[in-house]
Amino acid sequence: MADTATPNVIRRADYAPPAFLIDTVALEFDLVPDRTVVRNTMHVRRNPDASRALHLELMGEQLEFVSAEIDGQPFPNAHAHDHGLLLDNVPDSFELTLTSICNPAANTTLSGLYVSSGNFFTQCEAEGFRRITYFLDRPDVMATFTVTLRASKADYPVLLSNGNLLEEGDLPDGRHFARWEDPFRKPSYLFALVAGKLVALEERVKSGSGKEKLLQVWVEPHDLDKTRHAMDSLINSIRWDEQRFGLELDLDRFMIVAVSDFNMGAMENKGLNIFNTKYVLANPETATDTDFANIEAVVGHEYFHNWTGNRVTCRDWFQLSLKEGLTVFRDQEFSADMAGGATDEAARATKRIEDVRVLRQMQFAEDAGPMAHPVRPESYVEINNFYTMTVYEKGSEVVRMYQTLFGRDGFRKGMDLYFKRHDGQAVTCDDFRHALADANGRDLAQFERWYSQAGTPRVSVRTRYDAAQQRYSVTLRQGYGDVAPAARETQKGPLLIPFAIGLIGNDGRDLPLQLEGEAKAPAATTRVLEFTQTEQTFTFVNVAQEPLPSLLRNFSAPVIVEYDYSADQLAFLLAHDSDPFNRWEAGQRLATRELLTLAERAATGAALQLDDSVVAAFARVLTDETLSPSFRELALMLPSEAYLAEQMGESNPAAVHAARQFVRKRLANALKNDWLKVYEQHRTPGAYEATPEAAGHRALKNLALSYLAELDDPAEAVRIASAQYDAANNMTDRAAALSALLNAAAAKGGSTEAQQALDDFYQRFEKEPLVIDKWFALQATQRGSAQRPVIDIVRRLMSHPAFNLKNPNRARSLIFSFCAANPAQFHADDGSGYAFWADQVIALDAINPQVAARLARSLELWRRFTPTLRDGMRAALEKVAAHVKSRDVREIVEKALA
Ligand code: B3K
Ligand code: ZN
Repeated sequence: MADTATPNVIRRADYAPPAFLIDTVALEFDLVPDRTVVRNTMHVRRNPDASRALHLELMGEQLEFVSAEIDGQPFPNAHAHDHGLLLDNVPDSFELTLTSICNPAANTTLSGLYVSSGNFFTQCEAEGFRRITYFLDRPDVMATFTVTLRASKADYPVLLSNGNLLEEGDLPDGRHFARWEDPFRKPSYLFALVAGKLVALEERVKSGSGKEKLLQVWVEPHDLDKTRHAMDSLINSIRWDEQRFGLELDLDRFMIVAVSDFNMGAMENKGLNIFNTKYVLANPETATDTDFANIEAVVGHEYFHNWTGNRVTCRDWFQLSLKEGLTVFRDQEFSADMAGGATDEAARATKRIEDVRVLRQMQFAEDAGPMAHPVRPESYVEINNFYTMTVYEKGSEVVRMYQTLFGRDGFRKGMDLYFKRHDGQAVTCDDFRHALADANGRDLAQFERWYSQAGTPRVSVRTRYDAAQQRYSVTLRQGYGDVAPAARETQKGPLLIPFAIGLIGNDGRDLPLQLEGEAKAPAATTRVLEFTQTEQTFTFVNVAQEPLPSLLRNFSAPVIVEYDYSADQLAFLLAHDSDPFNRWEAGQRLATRELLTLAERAATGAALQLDDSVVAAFARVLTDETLSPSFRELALMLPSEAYLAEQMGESNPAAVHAARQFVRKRLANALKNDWLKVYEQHRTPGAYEATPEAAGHRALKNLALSYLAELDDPAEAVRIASAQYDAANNMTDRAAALSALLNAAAAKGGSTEAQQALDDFYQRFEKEPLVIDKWFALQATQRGSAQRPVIDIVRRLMSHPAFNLKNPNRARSLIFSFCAANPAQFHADDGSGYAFWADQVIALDAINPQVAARLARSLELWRRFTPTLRDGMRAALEKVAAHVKSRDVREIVEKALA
């Protein structure tokens, strides 16, 4: 049996089909917070496709075993142990009834059945169902479920489970019941129940084929005024999946339930999605534009899982990206379509830029550290640690590459074939790839390497122009550099990389693209080159002038492109590239290069300077009224400190912070009048509008405010921010003003304006937990100063009456914000941040191992840091390794220290 001291490694290569199958499950719950009785009746039979086993081994954790019956008779040969139940010598096909007891009130792990704010909720993915009843808790065992819930009617007036409501009624002693049936076979990880005092916003809509559907968003009564946006997002998701993929809602009823204690964002339980309140509740006073966008994305994501995940699910957890990568891709496309339709490339690019920024900042870092793994991992100790940026975000990029190769129509054909072949099945990433290949008449054997190869590929580019022959050759070479040990271990040969390229002439316009051997140039001025060899040369002919290459347009593959652009060339691309993504990219390259040079100088204590040409390039973007405000905001935002630190030979957060602050100040002071003008021009007076356009104006205006807060004399910024804070009719403007006040005052050790705004913010929103999360997060991520280090503020806030370590959102808002989103303060050279981190990981480990393991990851790149910080980091990791008990945290810290 698994031993927490020596964690077992689970390997993909060891997959074997289950010895038994379960066809139907009837669950009966007598819900009582500290003693819930679960009766589970299953039809079990031997799996004809597996080798014969004498015994049936069911998984179970934290359960009190009561009884077992087979075909109505007590079964004496059932042996309960810490990890499950062993039934000796069972028949070939039988009805098994098990009774057990669990304690939801004491369940602080938020996995399985638990109580939050007096209501019952479940979270079963990945392996939480075994904390509710004994079961073959693995995704390739699919059954139909009937669920009967019984509870006190006064305390739990609402009783919900998956699928359709069959009946409900009263019972003696003030209790009542509800019986639900889910007609679709599903794995246990998609089971859910909810019971409590909740109310719903309801809508009835007709689906594409004309059937009426009941949609509900369930929340606590005081939150009903914050459900409209989630409902609209759900309706838009339903329409979008019909239009883009021909996929219709298959149940008569679809429910979303919000809960304030939740380990992650949301969960796609069949017909009963359970959400962190953060991704449901919004109105203009409490939620920012980013919150509104995130809610739309997550509601879409969970809804889209109904087909990609639920109707077709994963054979085993190594295939997680089959549903997650695909569903992230779908939610990204949904958000892009909502922002810009199919054709507004500039609006779509905004979403693409945001997604790529996350990928590069988080997934590339993951790939460079001890947790690096392929999109389809080969092994794990704790599966919950593999809900990663690689599985989700890189997985989405892998799916996107099929669409880049085959076009939207070809991708759709592949999806259609995938559902035709696999509806109702638990399948693998290979099955998906084969469907895409077969539908498009292609052999995608080489593409499989994207699933088996860890690490971030690097593509180095050489170009050569032959003026006499009018030929332009582009030589691409792929490899992994030297930073990714995991990549070296799994290296299997070159990848198929769809490499989108354009060539730009002296006037800034795209040139025609005629490849050698082609009779004439096609109309499109972007070509997707299929780059399949370690080194490959593509030659363009009839190129009348030496072009400037626009490489990897729209980020057509998750790789790092190395090409020696001059600063002038980057400025030219920033001004002219017809590909909006690459226009942004040119600015980022320019800024990154300057910032890294400055950071290296700052690390040695040398003086810093910034070339006027860089300031001029940014000034052009700032004042270019032909560009959309949201694009300008993205282009003017410097790469994050975490991303920059990761690009250094040895990460030095203090040097990066100094360099980035130097550039921000320089841009603030040099362009002060432009910032002020932009601030004025992009105000959005009048009633709040949640449209992407209005959000773009707010984003640019608030970016201007954040730069103004960097001015050597911040008095004017403080005045503007205070006025904005007081006048704000929405959270975007209010939070941005508060942040500007906190940072403008940082150098002076705080200001009365900042303190007043902080106090006002707290009082105003004391009853809105999600807003109080922002209050904690803004303080944890503020700049701080030598006389006022942020660690002191964080420590003090830990004993604030509103702080609660058991609530994951609150823990994240204060502790994670400090440890993962304030690098310069967290990596203070006295090691105080690391000591704090170790204490919090250890404290969380005893409460909620999944949340603790997430926090544990913030030191995993310790070996890549400057030597003066490494000892403190290692000591903190060792302290954690010596104290924690959970498999979750042990896997992370042991890999980090190995
Ligand atoms: N499938 C869930 C994630 C479950 C995480 C379990 N540790 C949410 C999602 O990706 O949609
Ligand atoms: Zn998902």
